[in-house]
Amino acid sequence: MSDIGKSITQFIIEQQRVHKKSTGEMSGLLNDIVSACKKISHLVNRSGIIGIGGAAESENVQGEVQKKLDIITNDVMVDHLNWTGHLAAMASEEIEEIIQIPANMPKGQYLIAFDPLDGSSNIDINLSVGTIFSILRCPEGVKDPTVEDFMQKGTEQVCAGFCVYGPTTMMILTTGKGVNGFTLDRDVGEFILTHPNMTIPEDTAEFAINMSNQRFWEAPVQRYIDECMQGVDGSREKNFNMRWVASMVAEVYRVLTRGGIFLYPLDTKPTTKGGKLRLLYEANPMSFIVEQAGGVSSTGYQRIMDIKPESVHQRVPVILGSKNEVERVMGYHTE
Ligand code: P6P
Repeated sequence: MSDIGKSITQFIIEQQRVHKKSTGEMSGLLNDIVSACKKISHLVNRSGIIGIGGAAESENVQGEVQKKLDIITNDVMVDHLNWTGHLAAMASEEIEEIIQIPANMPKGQYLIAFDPLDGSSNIDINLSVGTIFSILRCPEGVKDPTVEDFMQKGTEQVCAGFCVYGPTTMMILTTGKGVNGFTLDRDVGEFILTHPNMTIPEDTAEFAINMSNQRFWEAPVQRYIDECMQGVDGSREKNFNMRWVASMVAEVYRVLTRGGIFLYPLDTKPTTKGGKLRLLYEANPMSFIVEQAGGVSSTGYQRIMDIKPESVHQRVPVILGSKNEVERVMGYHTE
């Protein structure tokens, strides 16, 4: 019987049975995240109606002006996750410090790092936004996690996923055994498996980059994009298409469905401090998903999931997607 149409709840519990030593904690945590993302989907879809669009009067730790929904969705994630007893602590793009579990609440064996609403600058122009999350084990015997306990390489992730709030709301999930996509059926309020075993084509003729930063890129990326732009008359002997949504969840979902290469490279722009995207809750979870789908994810110089984090909001350059294309760009970095 095809798995298509299976609910995410059933899928998660069946996956739990595959992991012989599982205690059900991961299943419980994933169901908590699913509930939070359903709530966020509802709020995003109604933001214009209930007046929660637009900017807040505050800035986040990145110095970026926050949207009202950045703050609201962060609260939704915390409120859905801080009482269920599956987590030892949390880290959020929107909060400088790690978020401790309230003293009167039970703790669990996992840590989560999340971006509650990635691409939120797109909210007011009605483009796709999303929630990205990364799940790590809390180190053995640690009762009160510190920042240091979050400083784990991406290879230590036990689960990663994102929910994209677009024309449809979709949850993309990996626990290290492939990538599966679930579509929210609003009539029954459940995510349904619609995209089993997602894989990224090894080749592509579609790149995604913010071209306005071109003058700030390093030479290998300048060379790669220049060759793409030369098209069939150039050394690549084929024409390329370009996309840039300015919402990582939308770009990565497109790469998962039809291939492509997404680049937010190292640049000398002062404001990006060595990269735009954050390692713990953007680059690492998306790298786990991309690699599980047969793609590659690199800074250009090294595998992103091999980086030992040094801070919660650390930024890294990201080049991910179709294997052969990303490996070409990596080759340019080592030449
Ligand atoms: P730019 C959104 O703010 C984000 O973190 C990613 O989702 C997206 O890929 C990137 O930044 C867009 O950056 O500089 O094009 O606005």
